[in-house]
Amino acid sequence: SEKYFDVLGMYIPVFLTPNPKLLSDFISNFQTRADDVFVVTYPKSVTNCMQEIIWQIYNNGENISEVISRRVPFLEFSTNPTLGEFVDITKLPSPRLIKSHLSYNIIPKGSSDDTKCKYMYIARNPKDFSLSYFHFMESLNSFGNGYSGPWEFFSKLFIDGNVGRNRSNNHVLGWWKHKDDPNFLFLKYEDLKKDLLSQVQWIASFLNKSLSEDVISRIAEQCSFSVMMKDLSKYSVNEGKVCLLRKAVVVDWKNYFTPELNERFEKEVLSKLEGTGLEFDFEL
Ligand code: PPS
Repeated sequence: SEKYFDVLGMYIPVFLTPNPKLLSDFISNFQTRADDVFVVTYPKSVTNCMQEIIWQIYNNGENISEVISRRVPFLEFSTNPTLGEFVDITKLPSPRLIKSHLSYNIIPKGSSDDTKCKYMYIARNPKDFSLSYFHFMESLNSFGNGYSGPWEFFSKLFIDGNVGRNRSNNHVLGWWKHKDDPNFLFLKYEDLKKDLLSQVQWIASFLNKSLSEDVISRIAEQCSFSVMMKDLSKYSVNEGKVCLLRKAVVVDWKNYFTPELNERFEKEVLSKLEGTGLEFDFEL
């Protein structure tokens, strides 16, 4: 099974960094800039689509074939120059668009007007992303970093928080508490699936980008799952060997959750969200 380092209290897959102290120090000392934009998710919550949306918003709807992780780089790759997708974020010109799976308490934050940047968090219903996570870990297995057991066991690891980035509820609720902060936008995967166009409009206005209706429609079209699927090499890691897109449906969990697993999931994952105001669609 996947091996992890403890980085500032979070399980991080060992292939992300040669040394956990190096990554802890990098995160703790990272200097944000006022015009940085972070796209943050728990894994498998449509990060790639959101990276593409914000890149196109900043580039007037342009759609290019350069791999997305080089245009909107992944913060947690920053201490491993051997990775094909490594980008030295500290040297990028502003504005920097950055992807991360870090929790709210450890993500780099600025303290003054010159360093306070924007964050967008995308949450997804946990039944679907636990399954997406399982398929992703299976696809990493041939590179020695993944998971080769059955779904039933993976789902237990997931519920107990014994997966990369620990318990999903802690991650999502940590960010949810900040949903009303002025520099923060909280989005849901299922809303993107329902109406991508209005979500793109909302994101553009949060980023203070005034784009024509034509450009907004073009971005929504270009970031739809069917169009992104036509250019899979853009949304792959490990130099194209692992693809980050798969099925993009909201009810796939029904094909995998037995009544027993469903009951355990309801009790140990979903019931912990009750009373927080955070709710998800499980069917569209
Ligand atoms: S990663 O590895 O954490 O960065 O992966 P991430 O991009 O967050 O999540 C991958 C899942 O998002 C689905 N996806 C999309 N769904 C709808 N529309 C668009 N445009 C889109 N792009 C990616 C992708 O298929 C993965 O979900 P599953 O359920 O596995 O298909």
